[in-house]
Amino acid sequence: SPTYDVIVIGLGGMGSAAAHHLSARGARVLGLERFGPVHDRGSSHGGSRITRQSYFEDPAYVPLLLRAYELYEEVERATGREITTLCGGVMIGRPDSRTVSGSLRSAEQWDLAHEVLDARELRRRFPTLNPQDDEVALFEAKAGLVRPENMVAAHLQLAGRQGADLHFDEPVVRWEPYRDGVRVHTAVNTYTAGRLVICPGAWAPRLLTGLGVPFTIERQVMYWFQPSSPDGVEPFRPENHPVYIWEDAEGVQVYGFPAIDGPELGAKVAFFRKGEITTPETIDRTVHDHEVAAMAEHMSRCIPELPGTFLKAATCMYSNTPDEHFVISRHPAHPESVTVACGFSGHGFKFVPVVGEIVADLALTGTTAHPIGLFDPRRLAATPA
Ligand code: PYC
Repeated sequence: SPTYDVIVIGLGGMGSAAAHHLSARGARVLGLERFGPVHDRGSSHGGSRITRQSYFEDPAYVPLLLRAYELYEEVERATGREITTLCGGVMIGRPDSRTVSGSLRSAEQWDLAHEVLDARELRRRFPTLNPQDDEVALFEAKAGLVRPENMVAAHLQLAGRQGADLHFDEPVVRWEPYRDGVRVHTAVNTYTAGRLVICPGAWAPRLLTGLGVPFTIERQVMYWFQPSSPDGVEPFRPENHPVYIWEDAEGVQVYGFPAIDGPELGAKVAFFRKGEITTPETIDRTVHDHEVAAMAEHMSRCIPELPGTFLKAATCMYSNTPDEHFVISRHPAHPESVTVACGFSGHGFKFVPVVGEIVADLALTGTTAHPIGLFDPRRLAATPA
């Protein structure tokens, strides 16, 4: 059976970045992916993901974001692919909402450039937005979007250029410890390596049964609308329109983007965590009329011109941990040979390049200088290892 230094299972966002960083450091890498390159069956598609630094989820993410922004530029330079559009972002809600107060906490703790806008100022700056009088926004000029397909393609391109073997349409059946390393069985072959990196996305419950983390896989729907504004898509172009996360009085969050692909493709919007529990095998890929109507109704209050004409919708999956923080660690039951990066809980894509760097550190040296204490899986295990 062919032998490698490191096998990477999963070549979506995180796995493609891991394959890049590992191969850049001279490791002989095999990457295994159950679908084709840059596919739309997992969690790394849909044209856009938000990126931002004033992170409402926890200030502990901020140093990783600062490094991710440096790496976006490196990847852009190395491949010539467009990775980011930093059009600015607004985190909107009542002052005590998690979205606003959490963003402010991170901005203040890390001294990040930001402005707090009241409802009147928010309407003046961004006339498409229609906040309630008691809503405010944290505006961050450095927020914007990353392009998931371009990011995955770029990392695969770099990994291939650096000598990684990348096998597509080759699903992993199981992996096991073997001698001093690991053995991985796929649908067509068996491979051995000194180290294994598992970036399973929504396949975590199947590939990481021994981790003890109760993942839930959540169906998500992304919607694209043609705005109805008299100036067409103009006010929604990234030169004029920020990305946004908008939390209402009930705690429901929607997030959305400017119209990045011209008039035909409109602007994308989605609920943040409001989907049913699913599995990669059973997910309902059909988007139903009642779902489109619910989104149009919700947005007609926030951005009245957005739900002009419904254009299309697509599904993807979140892989949630109970506390919605990531899992990035050596595997507690196989600390010498196995590294895991999973449970990104719907907010991971912006971290892709820095996760690739951390995973390469962990796989090759067992440790990393990046602050990843929050992501230890033992915090979640039913019986801590
Ligand atoms: O991570 O910014 C984010 C995000 C917003 C909605 C889903 N993820």
